[in-house]
Amino acid sequence: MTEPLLVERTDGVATLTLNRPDALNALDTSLKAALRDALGALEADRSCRAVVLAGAGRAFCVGQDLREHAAALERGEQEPANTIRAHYNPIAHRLAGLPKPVVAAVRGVAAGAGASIAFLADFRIGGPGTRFQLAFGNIGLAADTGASWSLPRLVGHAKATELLMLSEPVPAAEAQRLGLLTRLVEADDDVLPAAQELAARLAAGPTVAYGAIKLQLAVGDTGTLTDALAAEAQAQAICGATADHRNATAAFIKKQRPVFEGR
Ligand code: T3D
Repeated sequence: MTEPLLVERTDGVATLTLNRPDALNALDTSLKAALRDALGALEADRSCRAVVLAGAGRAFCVGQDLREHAAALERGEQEPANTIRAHYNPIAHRLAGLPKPVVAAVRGVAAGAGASIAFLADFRIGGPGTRFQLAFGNIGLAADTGASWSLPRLVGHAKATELLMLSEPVPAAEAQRLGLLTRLVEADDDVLPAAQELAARLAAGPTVAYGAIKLQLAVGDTGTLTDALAAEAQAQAICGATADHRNATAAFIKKQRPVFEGR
């Protein structure tokens, strides 16, 4: 049987590839469970220092598998509430909370929960064929997998309202202008290599500091200045005690390039 999620390791980078290309990587139960569990395993895996999220074939991910979903509705199952609690919410929590950088290689379309997943990455690399579509409204649903949280942070409240209510595709150039794409490369075939190159660079960096930056930005986004200063004090206490900090400071004094070991 073909695995719905491929996990490939190169040095400190784990690449998670959504692997249902014939269904544009639509999220069926097996893929959602595999992604949720893989993210859980990577959280505490210190040999993994950066993560790439990618889709097999021409799309990144078109969100919920609507064929599976329609069949569940037909059977009268309470599918939306169940899968959100069992799959989408843990995926969103684990992605946003991963204490290491996540780079999404958004080749082709990212729709519905597929877009939400990309928005929770720390960096999004796209190509000319990339487009985002907050497709939830087209099928009578509201946002999920954290898009109501991530999208206003990326593009502001007014634009988030427009993207969610009108559900129109956002092409690559517009996505870059809005800040949905961190970087737009020239060819779709360059998207994954560019994402992996960035992830490799991040994997060779100060992993503890990157995790702390993610945490303090989450506090800074919503908290007061007092909250942010408290989070910064805590982060610097943790980072200041790392070998990476000690060695990089010594390397600076000796005019050498620092080597970060992620600890
Ligand atoms: O309970 C819950 O599950 C709630 C959770 C919800 C989370 C969500 O993600 S809701 C949003 C679900 N996603 C969508 O509504 C997107 C639906 N797809 C589209 O709007 C379009 O397909 C795209 C804009 C994404 C891409 O358009 P295009 O023209 O590039 O491709 P296409 O021709 O529409 O689709 C190609 C094939 O993929 C086609 O199958 P076929 O005819 O070749 O056999 C199409 O049916 C299939 N496909 C596309 N999206 C999905 C899908 N199959 C299953 N599920 C999909 N989401």
